[in-house]
Amino acid sequence: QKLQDSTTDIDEASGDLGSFAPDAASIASSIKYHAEFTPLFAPEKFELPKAFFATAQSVRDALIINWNATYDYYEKMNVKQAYYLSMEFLQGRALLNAVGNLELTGAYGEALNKLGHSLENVASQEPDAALGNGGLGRLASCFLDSLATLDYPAWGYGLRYKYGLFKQRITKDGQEEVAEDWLEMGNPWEIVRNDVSYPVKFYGKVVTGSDGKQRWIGGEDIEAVAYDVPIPGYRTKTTINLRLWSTKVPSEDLDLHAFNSGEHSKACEAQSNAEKICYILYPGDESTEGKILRLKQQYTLCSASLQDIVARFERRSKGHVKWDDFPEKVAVQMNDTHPTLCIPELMRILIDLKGLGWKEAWNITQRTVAYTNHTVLPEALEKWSYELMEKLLPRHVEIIEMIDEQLVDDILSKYGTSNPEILVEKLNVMRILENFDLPAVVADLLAELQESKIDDPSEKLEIPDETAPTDEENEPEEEEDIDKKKDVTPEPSPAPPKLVRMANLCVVGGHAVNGVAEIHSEIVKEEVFNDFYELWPEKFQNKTNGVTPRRWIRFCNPKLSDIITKWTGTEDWVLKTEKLAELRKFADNEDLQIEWRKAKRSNKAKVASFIKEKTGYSVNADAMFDIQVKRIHEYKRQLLNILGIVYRYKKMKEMTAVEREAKYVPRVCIFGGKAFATYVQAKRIVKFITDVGATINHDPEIGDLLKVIFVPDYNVSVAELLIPASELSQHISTAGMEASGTSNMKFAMNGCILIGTLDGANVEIREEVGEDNFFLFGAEAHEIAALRKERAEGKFVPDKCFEEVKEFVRSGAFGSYNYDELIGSLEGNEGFGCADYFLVGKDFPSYIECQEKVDEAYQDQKRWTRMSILNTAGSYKFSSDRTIHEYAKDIWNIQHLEIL
Ligand code: GL9
Repeated sequence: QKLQDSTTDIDEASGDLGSFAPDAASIASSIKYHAEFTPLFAPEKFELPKAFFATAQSVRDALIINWNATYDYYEKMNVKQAYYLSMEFLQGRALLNAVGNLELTGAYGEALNKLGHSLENVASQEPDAALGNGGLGRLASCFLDSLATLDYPAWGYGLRYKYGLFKQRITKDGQEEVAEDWLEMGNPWEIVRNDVSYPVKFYGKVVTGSDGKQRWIGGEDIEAVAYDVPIPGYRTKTTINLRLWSTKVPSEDLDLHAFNSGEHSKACEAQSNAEKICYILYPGDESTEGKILRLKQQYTLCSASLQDIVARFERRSKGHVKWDDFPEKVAVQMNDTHPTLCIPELMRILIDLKGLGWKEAWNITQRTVAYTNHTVLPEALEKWSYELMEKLLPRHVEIIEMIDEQLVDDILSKYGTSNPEILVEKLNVMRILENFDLPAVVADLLAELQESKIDDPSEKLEIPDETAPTDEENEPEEEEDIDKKKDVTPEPSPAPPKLVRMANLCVVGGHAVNGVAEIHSEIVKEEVFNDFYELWPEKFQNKTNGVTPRRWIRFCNPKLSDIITKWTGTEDWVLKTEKLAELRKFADNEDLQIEWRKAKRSNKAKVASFIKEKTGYSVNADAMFDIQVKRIHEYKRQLLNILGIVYRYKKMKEMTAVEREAKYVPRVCIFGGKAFATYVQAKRIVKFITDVGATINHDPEIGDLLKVIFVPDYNVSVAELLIPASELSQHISTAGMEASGTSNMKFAMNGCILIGTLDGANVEIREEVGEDNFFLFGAEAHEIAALRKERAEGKFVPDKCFEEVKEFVRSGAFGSYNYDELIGSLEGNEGFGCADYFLVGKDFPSYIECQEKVDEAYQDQKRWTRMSILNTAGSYKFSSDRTIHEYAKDIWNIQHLEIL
């Protein structure tokens, strides 16, 4: 087998093994072969874990053939390649996806039957590869599937975390995190590349050599080793690569002397320091140690990937390296700000290692990299301590300072000095370095100006001091405090910490900046990066997210897929999702409606048994399945959902049985999602949901009319089960706060009707499926600022239904846990500038009203089924194939290349 990056052809003759279309018998013997010669499990039995491993290995054989052919062809054609750099890839399971993309599902099913197993059971053995937290990581994985499927020359680069996202247990106290050792049984998909490794340096110092060049020396050296994961496209030979880096200490660095003299821990210290970089996904970064580790992770990804990309470029140039051509061969996409260090790292490689001048290196870097913004939440826009960064990456900080200086010049030439206040304000918000003195050029210019105007006192210059407290901060909190403070000279406040704003660096260093849904890209231009938009409007773009229809319809919902294929006439919709729109003309067809409902019912039955197994609760598969699954976050407003349920429950209790049954349709309300381990309020929400469930689910008066389920350990595999069974799904974030959302797309594809606000991709989904087929409620993004202000000024008068529901929770209806802090967050005038920052109280009445419309619609099953069909039919825009075509054309400038 030829492996990627090998420079010599090992065996020309075996280079092309032809197309791989084995039958069930040959697959069965390949599985048996692997079972026998991969001695990970006891030899005498062929039980499920072993069957999974052997099956995966036999699939991998098929993948490797295509993977090598793909690589060889890219190498030969020397085409431009895109590299998607991401700290997260949320791949989930690979087996069914791989056999599905290879169109071998039937053959593998048959082969395993011969060996006494079912493909489904074997596939369920696979642990989820959860190297991501949520939407951002899953998006990266959907993109890989589309890139391969559409034959785009592209690779993913990430980190091989030993522990991915934690496993969530639900106990009587709420969420508990447990480490997930996903590699425990070995990973049959990865190919360890001990022949592909790069040095990565931390700390040390920068010296100027005799040639006048900067050299970064000393410090701590580690080695990043490549682990390759083949990514097959659907119905194509193209199999691209996801290269994940793992870290170790260079072998010559083992302190053999210390080891032999008995100092074992000391000898192994360097090893464990290096290994811990890839130990866990997103280490807690509240402590300085945690921050350093996270920054080391980010730098490892950037440095190893860029060294690899540069080496490939040089090799493919075959001795005629023209650096100016680098951006004609390489596009680097930064998935959020996490890989920002790509910018100074590429500069460092080009200048310090390849001898280019600053200007040339800067031009190449800018033309190579581009940045996707995935959130407008201020706390997620990364800022690193300058001090910490200077210690860890001294050369990069020098480069960043030069980029900042350049930016200052750009701002100066755009705004001039005629209005110093504007100039200073622009510098304060746009600079990469935060809380730094004004750059000397600006300070001198302003001083000159001041001098020239000093004669004319009416023209006295006002230069704002960024470190002085603003008027607002200066305002006394209460009148009486003024007296107390009267004779006290205020303590000089400590200088604010110097920071490096990674998002600003991304915007400055890249040639394109994109948001992930139309409304979000507007907010990016008009609010988050408005000053940059004024300076470089041409950089800003929108790329509405998408999800792969292979995993998210074809493989997770085979029943619905068969119906779509039957009614649209072919299976082409899996590649050309616009064919889904053809379902529109059958939306009222009774035969289709019956088949449609039957498929949904059968998916619901599977979920009902899953719920029974995981939670012990029995739910009725004929009730409406109402689902909210996503990370637990206050802005996503699981609290609005659960308070809506509590309100419903209260109203039900006030009615007679006859009234209840007339007004409400039976519902199973399902929640799922993980809270960040240190996010206290999110964990309270989890606890609250499970407490509400414990009360309602045991209330004999309510019975099947209402059930509340918290599904533990929501992950990609659980999503694949729940989404096809969902009838109503909730995407109810405070408008303007969810950049896009991607599960909303998956739900719509699977014929689920959305209830939601005008936020993220909801806006576009509603446009596509039609407003009659979307349950809309709530305040709009442009109203939010004024509503918060009103709230902070105490002018907001909550609806009585909101007061009522809070009171009910406080009455102890859901157990003895003290919910004061949870409910209190929805009241008062504190919090993030104002209480109820996420406006749960404001949107509550319109949410309740909207939910009543949902019940009404569900009572008419024909109408509901029509809405469901129209959601699938209208979801075609949200295929990640469409998104990837847009990136390829508008940002990366890469061409598709079919493997011959
Ligand atoms: C996110 C946004 O919050 C989502 O709205 C968006 O759909 C995805 C993908 O673009 O990116 N940004 C972000 O940081 N996360 C997102 O889901 N969070 C996680 O991945 C945990």
